[in-house]
Amino acid sequence: MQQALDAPSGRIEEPVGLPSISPGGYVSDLIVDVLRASGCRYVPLNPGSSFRGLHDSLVNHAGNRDPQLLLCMHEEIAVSLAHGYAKASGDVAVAAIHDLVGLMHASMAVYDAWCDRTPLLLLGGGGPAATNARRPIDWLHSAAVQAQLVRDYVKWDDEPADAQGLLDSVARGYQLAGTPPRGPVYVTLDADLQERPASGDAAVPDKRLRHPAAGPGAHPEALMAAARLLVAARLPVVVGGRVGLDPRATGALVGLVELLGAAYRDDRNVVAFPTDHPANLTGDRALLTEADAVLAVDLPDLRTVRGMPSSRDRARDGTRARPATLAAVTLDPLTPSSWSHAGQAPVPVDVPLLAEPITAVTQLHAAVEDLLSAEPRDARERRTRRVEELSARRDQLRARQQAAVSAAWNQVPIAPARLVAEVWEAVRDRPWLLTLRNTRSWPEGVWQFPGAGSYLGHSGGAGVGYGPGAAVGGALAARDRAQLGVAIIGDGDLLMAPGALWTATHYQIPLLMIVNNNRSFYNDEEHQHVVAQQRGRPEANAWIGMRLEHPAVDLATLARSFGAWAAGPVTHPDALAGALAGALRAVDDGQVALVDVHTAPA
Ligand SMILES: Cc1ncc(C[n+]2csc(CCOP(=O)(O)OP(=O)(O)O)c2C)c(N)n1
Repeated sequence: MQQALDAPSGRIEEPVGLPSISPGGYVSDLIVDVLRASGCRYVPLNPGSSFRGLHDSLVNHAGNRDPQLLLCMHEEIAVSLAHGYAKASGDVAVAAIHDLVGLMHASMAVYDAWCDRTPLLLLGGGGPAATNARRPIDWLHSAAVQAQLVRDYVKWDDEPADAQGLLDSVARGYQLAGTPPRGPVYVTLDADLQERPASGDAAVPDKRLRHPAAGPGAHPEALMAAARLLVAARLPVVVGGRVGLDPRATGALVGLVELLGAAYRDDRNVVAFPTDHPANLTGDRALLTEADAVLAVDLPDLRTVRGMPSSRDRARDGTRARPATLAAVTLDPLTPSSWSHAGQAPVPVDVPLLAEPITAVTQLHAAVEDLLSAEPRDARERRTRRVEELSARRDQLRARQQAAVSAAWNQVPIAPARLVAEVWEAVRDRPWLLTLRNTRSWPEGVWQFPGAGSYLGHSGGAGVGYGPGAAVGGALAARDRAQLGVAIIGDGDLLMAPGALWTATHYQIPLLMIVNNNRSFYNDEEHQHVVAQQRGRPEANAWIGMRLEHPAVDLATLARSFGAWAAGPVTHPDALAGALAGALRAVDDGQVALVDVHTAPA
């Protein structure tokens, strides 16, 4: 990636007639003061009277700057925008949500953020709890313990009953969302309380109440057990997971992998290691079946390394449980859910390390170094040979991966692999952030990632409709550091929330969005094939109730209707480079550009 350029600022909707300094006269003004003091830059929202006090304060007290209000077409977009922004920036992100109906719209996006361990401070308008303050609509839109709706998939929620309690809870929300294991929190802001004049004794809480603590390190005994396991292994493999969002992870993982002479692979939908590193065997399906020791670093689902799982995995690898001894670093046991089964498959772990993952990897490095200082010479030689073998194995893997892309190169409809290769060629020499990518059909080894922080991963909860908002949120954080947000999105995902494009065009958030448009909710076509096979029924019917054809949606026109530059549908592979070049000229001009590409289902 090239050096970042000067960051553009985007459109600000300037309020008029404000005094140069607006005194904080209302409780909601003080809430905005807490947000500002906490470094909050944006509040995505769809408007609602349950937070009209807060809305007024954002505009007329804070002048719509730091934080700036970002209008979204749907609460799911507002929350997924915050989700993408938080993952790209590393910061706690805020969204405001109207009571009950807005929260119901938002709830899938909240679940995605919870599964993805993403730090969000969700501010929900609420009540008023005081019945004499309720308008007729408030009886429809308020509930006792409003947060009940999302309580099972937020880290914490609160519904404060007085002004100071409200300010304290917003501060505490910041702290809890940002403290590992991170996650979304939800604070109900009573509408009546928001709108009250601030009494003299309500004050912005001490900043130390907002500060998150660093996550814990690993227990020394567990650390030693993991270090011994990895040093003694014939073929140790390190697998990186959610740490792929934190740029600090790459140095720590590379250091440990090189010290051990281990192999490395990314977990599904994650990038934490440089693609061109000789130990990076991501995409090598046999690796985990051959490993005798695996270190899993912050994986949301350990079945991906342990095996033994779904019929689909068995069909792919031909394996049941993989025999390797497993050490796993995670903080997940600290936040179990009694409702969702996410991450709760019973996977045996030999050496559990309850620790903040990057801290634990750094600690492991030191422990392994100690052990290796007493290593006999023949063991060192074995390790050197292994590094050479792994490097050769990686070269062969890359050659196979390249051959697979070449074989599909001229395919019509366009192969997703060609699409990815062309997008990579188009953006490789500029500062990019990949905000979304194909989940099922990503061709490994084509896109050259420098490591963690360059790709935002997927939704977490596998909720389709996450993509459009998250792509815009990621592109917003990218814009602010003078990178270009690049999204490769499914047509089904885009069509669940296309209004996100308007938020991007309106606020001048440059974004390159390429639609991998197979004109189907194709993932589920595959399921109908499986059922048809199991039942001996015609697979030819798998497309029914899945395909987005007759008419195919004109995505370029849809994008233009939101103010974006658009091209497509691109149907021939040789037309891709030209369409992408046009899109890049548009984004260089500060626009949102969408390229609709008709691809083969894969
Ligand atoms: C909210 C939601 N509804 C339905 C699903 C089931 N589902 C999983 S993937 C998928 C298809 C998504 O289509 P698209 O984004 O076009 O990707 P494709 O599978 O075609 O590559 C669906 C409907 C889901 N995961 N989430």
